[in-house]
Amino acid sequence: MKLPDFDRRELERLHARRDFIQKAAAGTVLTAFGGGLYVLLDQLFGNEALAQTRDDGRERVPPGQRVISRLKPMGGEEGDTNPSAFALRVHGEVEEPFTLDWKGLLAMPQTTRRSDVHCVTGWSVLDAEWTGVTMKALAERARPTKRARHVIFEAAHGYSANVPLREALGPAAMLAHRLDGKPLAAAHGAPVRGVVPDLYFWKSAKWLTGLRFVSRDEPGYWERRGYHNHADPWKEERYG
Ligand SMILES: Nc1nc2c(c(=O)[nH]1)N[C@H]1C(S)=C(S)[C@@H](COP(=O)(O)O)O[C@H]1N2
Ligand SMILES: [Mo]
Repeated sequence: MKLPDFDRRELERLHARRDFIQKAAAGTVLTAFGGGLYVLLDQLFGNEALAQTRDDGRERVPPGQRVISRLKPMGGEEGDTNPSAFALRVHGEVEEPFTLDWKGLLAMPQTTRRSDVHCVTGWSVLDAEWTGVTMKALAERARPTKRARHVIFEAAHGYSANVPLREALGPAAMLAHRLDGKPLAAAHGAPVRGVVPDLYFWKSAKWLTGLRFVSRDEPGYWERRGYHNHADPWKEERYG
């Protein structure tokens, strides 16, 4: 099967870099790092995390991932980042469809929680601190029908990501408008993005415009382009 060219190149680059780091860490030529001191620091961070176990018993850092200290902006076609333009449609298989504007979003119970982010290209960020509204709170308001099985996260310019209901309503799943105490940056999906931390990060749609509950699964943007339909980092569900 054909992989998307951009991500394959990125993946190969990250692999090459990881090999290099492992060789360097094995013992020699620190001078070869030049400007790459932060790379070394990231590696030290990661090594500590490699020994940790999550509450659910899984290892903290999924296989094939390397820990870095902050999110990399991974691109995508930006939506309108102005909060006054924000309108989120909650629709599909729900008893009470509604549209949420910025004020409406802030009027809902606000949650701040730390979670780890795992990008399919090989980087992970630990303890990103997200503030926003939990998916559970939104679902309580919309009341998914008995037929609902998946949530399609809909975003600007037709981007979408499909997530099974179980994970979409999991304890860490939320709509975030702040990251690490600051309003979400444009590049990271301002004003509001989805956060589904226990699946690869492409499931966390930026510039969010809708949550559509569906009875039948519907592959999203990357899932239709060769990425795995489910995206569990611990099973390395990278490509379909
Ligand atoms: N709307 C939208 N959301 C998106 C994307 C996109 O292209 N458009 N890219 C996804 C991918 S592939 C990744 S890895 C993450 C990257 O998020 P970041 O740029 O905040 O690191 O966003 C995801 N959400
Ligand atoms: Mo990605």
